[in-house]
Amino acid sequence: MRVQVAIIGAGPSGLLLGALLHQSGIDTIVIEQRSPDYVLSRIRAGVLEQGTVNLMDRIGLGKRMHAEGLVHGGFNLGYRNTRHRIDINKLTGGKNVMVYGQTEVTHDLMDARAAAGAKTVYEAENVQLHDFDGASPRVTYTKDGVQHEVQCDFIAGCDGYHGASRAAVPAGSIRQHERVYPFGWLGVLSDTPPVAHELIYSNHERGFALCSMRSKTRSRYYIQCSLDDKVERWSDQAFWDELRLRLDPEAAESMVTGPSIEKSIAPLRSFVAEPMRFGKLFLAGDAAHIVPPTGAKGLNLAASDVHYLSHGLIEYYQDKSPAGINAYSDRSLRRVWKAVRFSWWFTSLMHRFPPHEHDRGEIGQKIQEAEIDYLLGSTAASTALAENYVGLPLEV
Ligand code: FAS
Ligand code: PHB
Repeated sequence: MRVQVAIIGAGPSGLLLGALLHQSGIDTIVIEQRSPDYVLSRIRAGVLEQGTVNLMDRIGLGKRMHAEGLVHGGFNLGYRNTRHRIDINKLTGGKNVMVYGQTEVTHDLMDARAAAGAKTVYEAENVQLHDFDGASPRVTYTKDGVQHEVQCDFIAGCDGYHGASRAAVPAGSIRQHERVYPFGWLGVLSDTPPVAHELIYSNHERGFALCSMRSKTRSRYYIQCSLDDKVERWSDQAFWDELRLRLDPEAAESMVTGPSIEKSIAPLRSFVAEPMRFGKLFLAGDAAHIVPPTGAKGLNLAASDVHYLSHGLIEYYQDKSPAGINAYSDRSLRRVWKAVRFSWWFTSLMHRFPPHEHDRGEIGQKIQEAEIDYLLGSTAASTALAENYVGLPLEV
């Protein structure tokens, strides 16, 4: 088989890229190692920047998102048992975020790709990349015991942090930067009404907590946990009791609890691979970078990578110009590093660090408290928070 672009991974990056290229008549195949149900079972992001909303609109997938998504003009910081609202709409001159789960985004993208009759292979095994630094890039995989080969002009590695794409790049050709945080997030999804109509990020002496949502009847909650914590140690009741202890009295009092329909622990790391292009292979999304979910940037960075990569590939095929694909890595990394900085800053501001943690110690905790005090009293500091939270402007 031959296509113009072979896309590895059917997460948001791969499916969004496939939709944008298909819309411009570029022939693609998406090759995914898991089943559609498995991909959809992973509970991940919840907040979309305007740029991500715009991409969904551009490919004609805005209908359900606008009907079911929740537009938020602010969020709350919980600190010293008090809730402080960050009015992102006012501070950014009218910008908002959209609360619409990654699961729904992925579902819409999967349905659209199937309806368009575009090629997608699920449960592909032993996916391998070949000759992407030469003249004849190709991808091989096994499906139902049969070996397949896809010849292509380009390969888009959209297969996440543990995927085959970045791993296929020779060690000498790639630089990798990483910071692992000394805690994780224990997340619970429940069919209970959210505790507040906007998100609450809580800095508490017992640890960070986040009250988010998927709809007006489905909530998503997180509490900071230790790196060696295990989901099995947390009954639903233990989770609800701990979460309440980390929230302001009004939230703790009004919280509606119920059985968890998903419960998992996610590690937190900052990671960036440079560059994001290797000959005919482009990395996009989590395959190239990971941010701690505190700033709600992971999914949105995947969308901005895809915005730049699709723009470059469409320009290559339609205008016969390599300018866009040649600029892709630098253009994406400029935005990636700003999001990495913001996610690191917000994570450092809102979590409790072990006293021995690198430069933290007791003075680190005092500096964190001083920064929150300053932030909550400064329009300039709150504006900086707000404009990073809604998403920095996309070039092009
Ligand atoms: P993904 O990892 O979503 O998709 C990659 C796809 O490639 C997967 O379907 C995988 O099965 C497939 N794949 C992997 N290896 C393959 C191979 N060898 N061959 C073929 N296919 C292969 N972001 C937020 O903004 N907010 C959050 O709250 C948040 N929570 C998260 C919680 C967890 C546990 C994780 C892991 C991430 C979270 N993220 C969050 C970030 C997340 O939303 C990612 O940014 C987003 O999924 C990125 O999308 P993709 O780049 O498509 O990668
Ligand atoms: C979520 O709803 O899963 C979510 C929302 C905001 C974040 C992180 C996660 O910053």
